[in-house]
Amino acid sequence: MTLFDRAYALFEEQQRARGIDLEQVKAKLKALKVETPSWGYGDSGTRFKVFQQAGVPRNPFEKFEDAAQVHKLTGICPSVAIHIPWDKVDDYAQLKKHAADLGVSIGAVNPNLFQEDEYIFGSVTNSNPAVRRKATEHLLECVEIAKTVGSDVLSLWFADGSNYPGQVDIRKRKAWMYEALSEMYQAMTPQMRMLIEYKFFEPAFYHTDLADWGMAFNMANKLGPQAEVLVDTGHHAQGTNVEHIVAYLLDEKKLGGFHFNSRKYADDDMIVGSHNPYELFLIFYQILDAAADEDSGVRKTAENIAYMIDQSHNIEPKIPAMIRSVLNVQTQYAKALLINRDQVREAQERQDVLDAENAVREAYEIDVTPLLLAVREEMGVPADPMKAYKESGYADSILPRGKGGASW
Ligand code: PSV
Ligand code: MN
Repeated sequence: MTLFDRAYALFEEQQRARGIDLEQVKAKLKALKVETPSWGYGDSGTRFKVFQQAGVPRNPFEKFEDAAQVHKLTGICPSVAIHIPWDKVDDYAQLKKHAADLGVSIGAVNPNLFQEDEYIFGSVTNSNPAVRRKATEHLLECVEIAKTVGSDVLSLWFADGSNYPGQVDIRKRKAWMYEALSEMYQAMTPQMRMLIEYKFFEPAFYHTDLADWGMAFNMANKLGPQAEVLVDTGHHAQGTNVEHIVAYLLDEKKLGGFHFNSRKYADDDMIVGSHNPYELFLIFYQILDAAADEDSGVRKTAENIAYMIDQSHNIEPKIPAMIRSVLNVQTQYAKALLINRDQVREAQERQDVLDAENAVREAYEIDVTPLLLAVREEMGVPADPMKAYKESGYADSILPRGKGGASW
């Protein structure tokens, strides 16, 4: 028996004693899929400076090549989100084929309505009807792109808002937002989902048209069953209980997806799980709880969540940063799978605060290394994807791309 086999046997015995079926846990871990963002592979920075790294992809095709490395080494990142026009190409069918040749596919299509001068006072909520029309046409263009590349997820985030009291008519803009989104909604195929993201500030500093989950939820409800809310973990004020929002939206069958990242102060876009891993664990706890709900609608919602990463790696090399992010998500998911929810419920029924809290926290404190090693071995991916990336030579192989690649 190798050291690894002994460690796993002990782990299995410990978990069996806790009432956990490891075969089920492993099956769920193998089924986890995390989408990576094309823009996470390009140059990025802050409003102070965009740093250029050597080897950064020069076009969307090269971004897919980098994303394919992340999938190859982790086994759980088979799709890549695109942002239009950052990833604009002449032939989307060709991009789709390129992705497939690399063993990945095109995931969520993200319209981009915040990079053009005309959008200085907003896009779909601009008081100028010509700008609103242009913005809506772009949303419709993205539905067409999604059809071409075979994607059924459209992720929407709007920078629209204002900086000063009195600057805009907030209620009119609310109506314009609905108008544009319902036109887009009508254009979608029955398989497509519109995921509506919210953010409380930045780049607008006084009001943002879709500022919080309540506004996104209301919009999704008004639009219909194919519209759902996207929770970007960085888009909340300090101290917000994100897992509560997650539980609420799941219960309403309106949680469509996540943009994972970590934050300290605001929308910092840092590696998910690096600053607040317990929050990530507690989010998964709520999702797994909903996935076992007696209401089949809630269960289905939990099963259909699109897990996506939305980060920019400004000071760290991008491909290993993405691998690290995916591993962090996988680790917290694994820990959440080890919560004995019957034990939690039983303590809740007894109104035993400490037992209930302990039943959740004790799973977080378990070292899941033996479990993850076993899963990776069964999936045929490296036991240590970070090390495997370092040793692969891929980082050197892309250096001839030079500096000054695509930036977000
Ligand atoms: C906005 O901060 C956001 O979270 C949206 O999802 C954008 O699409 C993405 O970041 C762009 O980096
Ligand atoms: Mn986001």
